[in-house]
Parts: sequence; structure tokens; C-alpha cells
Amino acid sequence: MLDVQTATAHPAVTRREDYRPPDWQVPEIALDLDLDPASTRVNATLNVVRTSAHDRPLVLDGAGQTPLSVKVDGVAINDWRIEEDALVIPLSGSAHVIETEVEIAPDRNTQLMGLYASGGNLCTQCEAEGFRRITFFPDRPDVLTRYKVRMAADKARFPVLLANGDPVGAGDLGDGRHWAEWHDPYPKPCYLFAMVAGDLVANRATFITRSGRQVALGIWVRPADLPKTAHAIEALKTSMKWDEDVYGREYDLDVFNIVAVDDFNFGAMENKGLNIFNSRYILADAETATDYDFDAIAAVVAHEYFHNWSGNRVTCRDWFQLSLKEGFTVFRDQSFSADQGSAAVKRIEDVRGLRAAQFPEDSGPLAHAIRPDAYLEISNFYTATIYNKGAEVIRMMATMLGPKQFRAATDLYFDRFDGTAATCEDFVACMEEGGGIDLTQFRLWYSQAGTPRVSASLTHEPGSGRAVLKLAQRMPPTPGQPDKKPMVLPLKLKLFGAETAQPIGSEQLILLSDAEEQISFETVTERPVLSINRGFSAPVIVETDRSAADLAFLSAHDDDPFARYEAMQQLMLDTLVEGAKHGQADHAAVIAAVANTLQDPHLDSAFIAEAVLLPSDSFIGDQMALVDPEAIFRAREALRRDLGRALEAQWRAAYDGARAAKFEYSPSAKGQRRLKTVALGYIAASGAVDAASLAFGQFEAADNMTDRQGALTTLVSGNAPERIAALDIFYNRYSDNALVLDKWFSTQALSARDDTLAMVTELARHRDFTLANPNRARALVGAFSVNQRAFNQASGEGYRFVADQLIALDKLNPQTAAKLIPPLGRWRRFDEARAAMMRAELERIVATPGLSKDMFEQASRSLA
Ligand code: 0A1
Ligand code: ZN
Repeated sequence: MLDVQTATAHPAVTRREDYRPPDWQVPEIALDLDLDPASTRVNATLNVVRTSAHDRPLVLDGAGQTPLSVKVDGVAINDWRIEEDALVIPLSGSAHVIETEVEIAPDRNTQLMGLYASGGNLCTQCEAEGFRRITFFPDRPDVLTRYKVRMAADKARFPVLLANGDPVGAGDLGDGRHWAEWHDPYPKPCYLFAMVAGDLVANRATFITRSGRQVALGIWVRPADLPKTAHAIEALKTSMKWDEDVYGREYDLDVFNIVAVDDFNFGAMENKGLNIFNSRYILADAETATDYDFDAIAAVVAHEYFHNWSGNRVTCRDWFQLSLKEGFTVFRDQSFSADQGSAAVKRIEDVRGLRAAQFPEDSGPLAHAIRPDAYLEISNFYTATIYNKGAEVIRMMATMLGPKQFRAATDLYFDRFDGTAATCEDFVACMEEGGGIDLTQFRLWYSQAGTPRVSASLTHEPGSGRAVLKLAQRMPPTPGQPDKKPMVLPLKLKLFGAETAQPIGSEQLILLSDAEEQISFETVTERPVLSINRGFSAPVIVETDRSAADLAFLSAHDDDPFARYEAMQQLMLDTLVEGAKHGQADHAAVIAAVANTLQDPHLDSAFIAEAVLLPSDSFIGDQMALVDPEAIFRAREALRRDLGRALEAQWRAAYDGARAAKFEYSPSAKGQRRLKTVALGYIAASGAVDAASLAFGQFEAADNMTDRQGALTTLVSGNAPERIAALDIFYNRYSDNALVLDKWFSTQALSARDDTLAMVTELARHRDFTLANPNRARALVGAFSVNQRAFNQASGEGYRFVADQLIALDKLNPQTAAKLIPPLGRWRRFDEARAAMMRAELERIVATPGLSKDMFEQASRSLA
């Protein structure tokens, strides 16, 4: 047999325009897995059907395996061949039964794609292209198949055997082994296949759907983790009910299982009826999880559950349509979370996340449209753009349609495309039809990359009572897209009277669609102040000529909480950028606005905590053509110190007022804890002599991880002796809990101290550090690389450290390594010396022998 070499040096590009429907469909598969960590035998029986009058062979994707046997219609054949990892089988008829057998080794699978071992259990991850690592199959989402899965395994090591769908049988094999069989009645693409074999126990519950179907819920974990599953179970039930109420979507199987595993490349996976989760998005109790973790767990549980309709019942035609399921599902989980607590705070958090991850991506070398045109490695496209900008695009359509029409449009979409593999275009067409609007120009959001910039300038003629708003939009060039067309930008806006602080008219939704537009307002009798992009109605950057006084005014009087937050952020940013550029800035306006917010009796703690928090170093950097990390750090520290000093009494009052009695997970208790730690940070920034002892007191007395980690974070950026003590206590208390130990690593990697790199280098040699676990790798290397000042220190040693780690990680787990490349790709934003050092590291990565396709794509695009 000919050995065809795979072209790893110049991996093949996959293009959206090359899409062709599959030559063969596979209506049914029977999988028989004889499980063993060192050697698993997989027998697959595929019913294949020719889809048109072509004479092409059957091509089944693989990943380096050689079949032990191939049969066609029950007869062994040997005229099969392997071409670029795929199994090619010549076939004469229009329908055949194909049987293959392969042997795989889950315990040597460090990439965590396909069938792998985690914590002694066996589990799978197939999205996007992992199924081909389990068996030969047309590994593309438009091949929909009904699955029958039989598993056999050692009964003592793997007492629990789970797969998609419903259990149909189980029994003993006599030799210490047992078997179980599961059938999934819903045809699905192979990326939604899953199975788990392990020593697990379940937290069980029941959900009765609105039509009366009784669903057995199970969250499967290691026995010791069972007490940490209550929150996830509640979140699951709440999500199931919410999707019925808000989208009319009901669950469709008798069983819904979730399994938590410690080694996982992403957050979680929506496999039909058998979600598999990174344990960090399942396990929580007050002692070990922060409020942020609790919220993230509910959001991810909801996200994966919602995929049952947006992703599974209606799936994607090809991977260029990824945002069809991800953007929509993120929008759905964001709406769900907003409904569980403060919608305003949720919107603030989501926008902060968008600005931290997606805006930099969209303005850098890896910028891509939410429906990209080409990729080398699809796993590199599970990005903030596809997910979070994708969600913003859905949100804009929901805003333009209004709630009733949007629901009509999503009903139409689910109805029309149920059981099929659809496209983004199909979705937009349903929005148009169900909503009765024309989205021709709006479709540019799917094809143009980059964040639009909107400039807004309001003038007022007191004599005539006329105010004129001049709006202009500009789309920056992005790689491969030098010239762009104007987009449709739904902007919510409102005017407020500067003297009376009363609204002038009601909120309007403007659809800015030309490069420049003017809007006039009549009978404006007092000077108007502009509130624009309220609720962050469009994911754009707004540039206005509003003064510090007007921003402070809005931060006090705007009636949209998001807009209030936004005005304060802009005021802080203007001040910080000024400080970074000139070494000093006038802090008075920020101090007054923060003081005002702190004492406003109408605001809740959660909102106040968000509003008074300074923008991050990186977000300040994003506002500057050239990032000076030291100057930004100094400017931010100076403002923190002045705010801390000027408002010390208020911070102490807020701190004392927020000392809740006992842990409780409720929106108000969460808000109190958040404000408490923010206040503690300002007290420490003021240089108060008792700050470290206050923090240490909080650290020791805490009955929950939010307070404990909050105090630790404060201490870890300072010089007090309590820092080492707290780190040691924390380590000893939690050294057997991987998820909490991740916090110990990341808190140190995010420290504002001068010696952070030295500490991090030391931590990389710590006995608890390993690159083999993605959470741990991200906790140290990922966290360090977003610590703007430490990562970008002038010596270039931060870059070298990260590049060394990524080169090592790539050998184990290319997907996780490639995800950590972007900070090195920001070189264009830095001075020549830093840029040269960052480029040198990227070049070193690209030149590494045996580099993965994942890393090659990310690093080489980052250099271009
Ligand atoms: N579809 C999942 C994300 C996901 C993608 C790839 C994975 O492979 C390692 C895992 C998960 C989601 O949106 O949650
Ligand atoms: Zn998803």
C-alpha cells in the first residue's frame, strides 16, 4: 500500500465557496466499542447511500489510523486505500453496508480530541473534527446519522457506561467485563456523538416538560464531588423551563445526562442528550467557587442545554456556519442569565467581555468575519468573534424586530429547519420573513470583519430650539478586507436637558446605514446632552466630543443603567489615556463622579461595584495607537490611589456596609460581596496602613471563595508580609482541589507586582504545574499573557516565557496551545523594540519542527 504523506508544512486551506453537498449519506451507524485505555477496538457498521448519480468512491475521514479490516456488504475487501488520512472505498451500487475495525489508544491521547482518558475515566470530544480519531466516517456536519452504540468495558474500573440518546440494554459479559447499549433516535452529525465510561455517580433529578414528558436528569461526577452539583442541577432545570417559556422549545428525549471531566479543551460540549463539561463549569460550593464561577456555571449549563435546539435539532451545514449555532446560543444564554438577576449588570459584564476579547481580535491580525471565508484548522475559529460578536449580531436583529416578531421569526426558523443542517443565510431569511423587514444591507455583518467606529457630534442652537446630531461611521481595514461598505447600525439614543436633568423626548432607535447622516430635534429648549448606543445596542466604538462634565452628568442622571456605566467608563478612560500620555491628569471629575455613584441611594451594590471599577490596563491600551504598558500601569495606579485617598471614608463605609452575615447566593448578596472587594482594593490603593490586615482578616474569616479570593488578589499585588502567609494558607487548604489550585496559580500570574514574571517562572516549575491539563496551563500561561504590564516587560522575557511554554504545550495539545497565541500577535501596537521581540518569538514558533497545523495557522497569521 502506498504511504501518502500528509502535507503538514503547507496545510490545506478549506474555503467556504468550495462547499459541495456530500457524495454519500450515512442514515445509520452501529458502533461497537471494546473499551480499554491502552487499546480500544472500534467496530463501525455504516449504512451508506449515494446521494446523486456520481461515480465517486466513498471517502471516510480518519486521523492516521490504518483499518484492521474493511468489509463491504459483509465481504472483506482489500481495494481500499488511505489518502491524506482518509479511507477511500470504491463502491459500485447506490447503497451499501460498510464495516471497519480500528484500534486506538485513549490513554495516549493528549490532544483531548476523540476518545481520551481523564482522571481514570474515558470520555469523548468530537467537535469539530474529533470523531475521525475514533473511527472512519464522513466527518462533516451535514451528514446526519442515527446512532446505535454498544460499549463493553471492565466493570470494576468503568461501572458506568453512557452514550447519546436512551439506554436500551446492559449486561454482564462474565469475564469481569460488562456492556451497555444506547440508541439515539435523532439523526445527528458525528460531532455530536459522545460516550463516557467511568467510575461516576449521579446527582439525579426529574424535569417534566410542558407537554408532560418526564425527563430523567443526571449530573455525573466522581463520588467525592457529588455535593458540588446542586447548583448545576438547579441551573439545568431553570434552563429547561426558560427555553419552553421564552422560545417554546421543549426537550425531546427521556434522558439528559451531563458528565464533568477535569481535562477538557473548552468549556463544555452539547452532545445530544449527553453533555460533557469541563468540571470547572459544573462543580461549585461556597467554599471552593466564586460568585463568578456560580454565574458561569449557570450560563454554560444553559448554553449547552439551549444547543439542543440551536445546534442539534437544527445544526450547521458546514463549519463556516459555526456562528449560526454559537452566536445564537450565546445570545440565548445571555438573555437567560439577564432574566435570572440584574439585566443591567449582566449587560455590563457581557460588554466588558466583548471589549476584552473580541474587540482586540477584530482589530488585530486574526480578525475574521463571523462567517469566515477560509481556514486551515477549524478549531482556531472557536473565537470571541464567532461566539460573542455573533451573539451581538443576533441581538441587533432581535432589537430591530422587537420581541414579538423576533419570536415569530425564531419559531419559523426552528420549524422550517428542524432536522436539517442550515446556514447563516437561512437564519437571516427567517428573520426577514418572520419580522417583515429587509436585511439586505444588514447581512454585511456576516461578511465584514472589524469593529465599526461611529462618531457622534451634537450641536444646539438655543435660539431656534433645534439640535442636530451628526453621525458618521467608518470601518477600519482588516486582513484581506482593505475597503468596507457602511453597515446597518441600530443605535438607541436619547437626549437629556443639562439644567433640568430631565429626558428630552423618548428613546429612539436609529438605523444608521449611510456613511454619514444627520438627525434633527426640534423644540429643544435647554442644552441637550447626548446618550447614545444605550444598552450597547450596536457592537461599535462610539467617539463623541462630550466633555468630562457631560459624561459625569450622564453617569449621574441617565435613566439607562448601561449608559450610566458607559459614561463613567468613558470619563475614566479619557482621564487614564491623558495620564498615560502625559504622566499626569486631572482626577477631580472622576473622583466626583465616583463619589456621587457611591452615595446614590437608588443604585444597588452590584451596579455600583461595576460602575466604580477602573477599565483594565489592556482596555486602556486598546484606546492608544501605541501601547506603553508602564505608563498605563502608572496612570491607572495613580488614579486608583487618588480615588482611594479622596474617598477613603466612603470606601470604608461601603466595605463595612457590605459585610454580609452568612453566605447566600442571591443577586443582592453577590452585589454586596462584589462591592466589598472593590472597596477593599481602593482602600489598599490608598496606601492605608491597615489595608493588608483588613485584607488578611477578610481572607481568614471568609465563609466563601469570593471573599477569600478577593482578599488574596488584593494581597498578592502588594508587599505586605500577609501576602506570603495567605498564599501558603490558601495552597495548603486547597492543594487537593484542582479547580481551586488553578485560582492559586492565576491569582499570582495576574499580580501587579514588579516580580510577577520571576514568580510565574518559578510556578511553572512547581510540582502542581502541568501543561497536560488545559485548565492549569491556562491558569498560569494564559493568565500571565493577559497581564499587560508583566507580559510586555521591556526585557522581552515575558514573551520568551510564553513562547517556550506554548512550544512545549503544542507537542501535547495543539488546540489549547494555539488559543494562547493572540497576545503575541499584538506586536503592531507596541514600540519597535517590543514588536521585534514579539515577532522573533512568533518566528521561533513557526520554525519549530513538527509544529501543529493549529499553531502554524495562528502564529503565521499573527506575523503577517
Ligand atoms: N460547541 C461547544 C464548544 C466546543 C468546541 C470545541 C470543543 O472541542 C474541544 C469543545 C467544545 C460550545 O459552544 O459550548
Ligand atoms: Zn456553544
